[in-house]
Amino acid sequence: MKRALITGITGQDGRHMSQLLTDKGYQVFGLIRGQNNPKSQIVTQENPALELVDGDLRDLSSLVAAVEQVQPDEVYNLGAMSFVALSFRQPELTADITGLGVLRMLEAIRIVGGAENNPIRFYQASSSEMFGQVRETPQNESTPFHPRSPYGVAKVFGHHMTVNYRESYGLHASTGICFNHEGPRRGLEFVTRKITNGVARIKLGLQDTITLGNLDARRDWGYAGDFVDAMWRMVQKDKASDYVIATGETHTVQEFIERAFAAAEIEDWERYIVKDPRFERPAEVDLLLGDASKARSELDWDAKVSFEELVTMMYENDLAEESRRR
Ligand code: GDR
Repeated sequence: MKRALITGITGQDGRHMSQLLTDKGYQVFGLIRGQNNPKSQIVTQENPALELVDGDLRDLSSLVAAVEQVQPDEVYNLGAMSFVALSFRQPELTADITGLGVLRMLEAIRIVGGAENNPIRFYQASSSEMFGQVRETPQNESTPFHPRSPYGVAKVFGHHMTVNYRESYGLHASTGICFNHEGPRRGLEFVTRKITNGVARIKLGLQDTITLGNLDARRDWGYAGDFVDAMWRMVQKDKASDYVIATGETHTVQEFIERAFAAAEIEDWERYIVKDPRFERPAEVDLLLGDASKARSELDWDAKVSFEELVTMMYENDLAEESRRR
């Protein structure tokens, strides 16, 4: 039975990955931070086979202890301070968790090692935010980075550090340069879930408006369930590498709004949207569009869920959840 350690186990991707690996017959361990973390219960209820291990990406010794205890075949580093807007307000914390956290995990793996004939494999969640003010469109594995937020800068550090450990120590370390990926487990602070939850609440008469920032930004939005499958596939390859994971379609925030209101069969979406500069960022990433040709040819991977299906799935989930709560 293969053993996997996942950081960021309480986040969207951690929860998807925990399920995917359990379904594949792995013994799955999730790194959990803090004393009596309120999210522990949610993740163990969702996946009763999951085992939690104490640790914090800010504390190297806790990571060494976790890797020693779990003796993993594979480590998936999905933990981060992942909300771009917050990274402008807490840049140092973001650098510590999202940037240095990667280095600490790599060090823990290097120090503990793993069996000689079965070295630990590592996956780093790199991000399309690293492209920032894009140098070309679409973006692929060789597009230069130009991050536009403290979060993006921290991800660039983690990305280069992962490549560096691969080249310096021969670590089987891969990165997925993941474009936005969403779904019903997305946090309410991210624009997609904020919209689908808001539309569901408007439909049920629980809310009158949705307050948003920049509606012109374009993103390549995929489904998180598809993306964790790509992560797993790259870790199974004989040779570690870097892969762009994206759908190859880009849509504006406004198009996302229109689609969500259409799913709810509500007309005149403009009536329900309030613009507030508080939700705008000091620097914006205007256009993201990924070229996942390498993942398609080397990993036999493709995004299965379309943009329309994704928005509808998220809206319907929010409608059901909000109806239950009512
Ligand atoms: P992003 O996701 O920054 O792309 O990072 P987010 O959903 O926060 O923003 C997407 C775009 O929507 C615009 N926007 C708003 N965003 C939020 N959150 N709230 C609003 O009210 C709002 N109004 C407009 C933003 O300006 C932005 O242009 C996500 C995260 O998951 C990262 O961790 C990950 O690395 C990248 O995707 C790929």
